[in-house]
Amino acid sequence: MTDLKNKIVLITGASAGIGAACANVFAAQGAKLILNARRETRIDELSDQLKKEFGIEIQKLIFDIRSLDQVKQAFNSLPEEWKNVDILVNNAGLAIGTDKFQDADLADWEQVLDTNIKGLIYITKEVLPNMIKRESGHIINLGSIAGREVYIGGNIYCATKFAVNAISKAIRADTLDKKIRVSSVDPGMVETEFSIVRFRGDEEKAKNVYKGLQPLTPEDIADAVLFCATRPPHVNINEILLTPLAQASAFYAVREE
Ligand code: 8X3
Repeated sequence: MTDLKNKIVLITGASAGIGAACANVFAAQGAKLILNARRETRIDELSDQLKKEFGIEIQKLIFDIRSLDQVKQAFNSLPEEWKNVDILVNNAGLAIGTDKFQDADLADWEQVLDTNIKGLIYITKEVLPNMIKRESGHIINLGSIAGREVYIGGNIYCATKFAVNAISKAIRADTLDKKIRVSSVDPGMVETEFSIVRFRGDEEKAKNVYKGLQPLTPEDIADAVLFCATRPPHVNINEILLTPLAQASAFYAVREE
């Protein structure tokens, strides 16, 4: 088992959902956390809770991952020793809308592309050089079942998650001789703010996505992320695809009346 005590773990999009659940499980292992999000109040609250509960050290990094300047500036503002990130959890990501390709709004797509692909690349490019220097480190990307199957209305969101899948494989190949671990954790239906954001705040529509079935929870995903992170150093978990028991693929789910 890889011991996570005092390991430095940077989590993007840590203010809620899967990111916050990951923060909790790593904190419970005694890791030191760097928590990123745009929403400062949420990060303040989470950070206070984790410090109180687990007595760990935390750095808060408030920045918008879509901005290369902000990413660079925030990472550089870290105290030197905190720049040696042991585990990067690339969690920040979103979907907006389920419109068909011909109807969807370009501005929405730009936001999804900028967050899910460019943001992930920006922060990884900051963190990776120190991992390579130390020949040690683990990048855990949050992919999706949408990165394996394209469903109607998924279009560019699916494309970004296919890209995350390719990026995970690319980093794994390119850093093969540098002892860097790269894992992709790819969930199916998880109930978080994801669907509320996707349906632009329409909570009714968001609820309907999970109607009649028991979706995964953010804690289920954090558990899979922790599994990747705690394998012995010679083991790399390449991919985990997890769905609710009631979901077989992006196309098949069974719902109770
Ligand atoms: C989110 C899962 O099924 O909405 O990544 O594409 S799904």
